[in-house]
Amino acid sequence: MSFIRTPKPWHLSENIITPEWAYWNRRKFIKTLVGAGIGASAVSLSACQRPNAMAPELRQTLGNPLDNVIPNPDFQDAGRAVTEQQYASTYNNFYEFGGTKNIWPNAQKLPTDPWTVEVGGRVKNPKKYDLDDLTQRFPLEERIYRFRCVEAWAMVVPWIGFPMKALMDDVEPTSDAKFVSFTSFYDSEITPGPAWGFAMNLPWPYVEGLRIEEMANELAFFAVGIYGRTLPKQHGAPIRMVVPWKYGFKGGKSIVKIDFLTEQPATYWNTLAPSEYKFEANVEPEVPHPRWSQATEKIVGSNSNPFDWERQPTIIYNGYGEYVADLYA
Ligand SMILES: Nc1nc2c(c(=O)[nH]1)N[C@H]1C(S)=C(S)[C@@H](COP(=O)(O)O)O[C@H]1N2
Ligand SMILES: [Mo]
Repeated sequence: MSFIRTPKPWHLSENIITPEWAYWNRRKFIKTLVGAGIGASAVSLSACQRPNAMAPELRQTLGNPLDNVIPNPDFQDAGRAVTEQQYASTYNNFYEFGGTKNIWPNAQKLPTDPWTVEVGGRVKNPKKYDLDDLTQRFPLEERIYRFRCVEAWAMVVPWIGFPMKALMDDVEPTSDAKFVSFTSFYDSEITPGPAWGFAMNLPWPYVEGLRIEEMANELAFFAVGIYGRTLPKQHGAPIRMVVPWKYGFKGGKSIVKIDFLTEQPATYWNTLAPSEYKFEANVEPEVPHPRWSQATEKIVGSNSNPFDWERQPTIIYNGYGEYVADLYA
């Protein structure tokens, strides 16, 4: 973690309007760092949410507080205000629980305890991780990342978790491992998917995939928490992928299986509509989706009326080119 900051693309291209509460919070965070020294402080911006703004039913979905979380200083400023949790945790995509953004009540059916993530394929040490392993085996950090859905909405969320690289080092992929697949929880009784999906023979379970170099990239992250607590079910409890330079659908939720492979795996949206959802799926403002432009994005929660959410320009690799552009040279 370095303390030398290069200017981020979003500083060059955007006029940022930050709500007052976020400024207040950032100042508080900086004070914490100065007072306690980096590395010793507790979770930063995540503590700044306004729980009172949340409906009691929503508050009940929030997870348990996570301790021993170090804010990663490289990922504190995402160039935009952190999205208020009342928006981020009620405007979700999780098709296993339905085809609308409003799946958060239904997602509470997801059984998360016990949980096992089975890691295998081309690795020296195949492993099974349980729930405690996920929060205790790897040092937890907080990273505030931009998030961009292929549907052209965006937010900023404070994830808690660990780099995917830490898990790779634990299982040691063999030299013939070129791709990785990530499989989400699926049970036709609990997660039947949207009603309109029955006729379509949807390719469950939800599988996503990365090239092995993408998984090893510094940005690639497994989240076990958000806003200072373990993940709510609607965000993909107890563990989900976060790859912030790619469209949101690349970030599979509620992962039960990880396989290191020699060939590119079939993935969910790419199987359903290959011309609309590429395997690579990097955020690229100049490459329109066949049915809409990707040049701008709607900022979730930028005001209380979803029909009036502000639009801002999309940035190549979602602003993370300094980390990932080399992968695509
Ligand atoms: N298992 C699974 N993972 C998934 C999805 C899904 O439907 N099922 N939707 C994806 C899409 S399209 C997006 S935009 C993000 C949304 O994450 P969020 O609801 O936590 O913001 O989850 C991704 N991961
Ligand atoms: Mo998405």
